[in-house]
Amino acid sequence: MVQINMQEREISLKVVYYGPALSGKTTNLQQIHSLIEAGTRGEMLTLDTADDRTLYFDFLPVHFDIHNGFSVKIKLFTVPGQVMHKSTRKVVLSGADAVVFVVDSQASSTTANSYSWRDMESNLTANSIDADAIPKVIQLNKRDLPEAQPLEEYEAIWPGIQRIPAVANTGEGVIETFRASLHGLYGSLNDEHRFGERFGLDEAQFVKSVLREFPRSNR
Ligand SMILES: Nc1nc2c(ncn2[C@@H]2O[C@H](COP(=O)(O)OP(=O)(O)O)[C@@H](O)[C@H]2O)c(=O)[nH]1
Ligand SMILES: [Mg+2]
Repeated sequence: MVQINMQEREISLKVVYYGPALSGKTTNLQQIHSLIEAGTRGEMLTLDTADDRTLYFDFLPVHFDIHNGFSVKIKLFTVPGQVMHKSTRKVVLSGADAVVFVVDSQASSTTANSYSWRDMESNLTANSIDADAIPKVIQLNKRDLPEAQPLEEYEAIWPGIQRIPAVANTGEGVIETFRASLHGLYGSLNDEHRFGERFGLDEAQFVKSVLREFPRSNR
């Protein structure tokens, strides 16, 4: 839920990384955490079990000074991918302003990917979020693995939705994905809150001022 606090001069946004178990959602947040300036990021909260699986969610707050003394706080969340955690995923999705769907590109994960996509749509709807309208980015992760499906296959599955290839554990594609999500966020901020007019920032300036905080990413 976009929150604009004029007194604190802070805009608060929520982005949820969704997808099947072990697709690389936690890895994305860990990479963002490692690439960002220490003063910009908050503490990353991870609730993983011993077998590397997210138990509830991961949480990483990032905080950017943008313009005219205004700052943007983006709360990044992941969901637990296992089928049994559906109710937890619903709670984590509530109030989301954008979603990043992390696909495991391996052929053996095709069913899990599409199950998770439908689960995301139904959980968005259950939260009264318009599943068609919310900004969505698809990250095609694990491109390094031999079993990775050809990129073209995904056009038929998710036509018209931006898809970004990635190898999240090396950082490849992680910032690109985050950047694409920022573009989507700007679009809805502008539509719903006349962001450009109120804050005097166009889309390119908004994205640039946030990504300034990633000097270590060389991107
Ligand atoms: N080979 C490969 N492994 C990855 C990639 N991204 C993540 N992983 C590994 O996949 C496993 C699951 O990742 P994790 O981020 O915990 O998945 P989550 O369940 O979606 O949070 C971990 O061992 C990661 O190191 C990738 O692009 N390629
Ligand atoms: Mg996880």
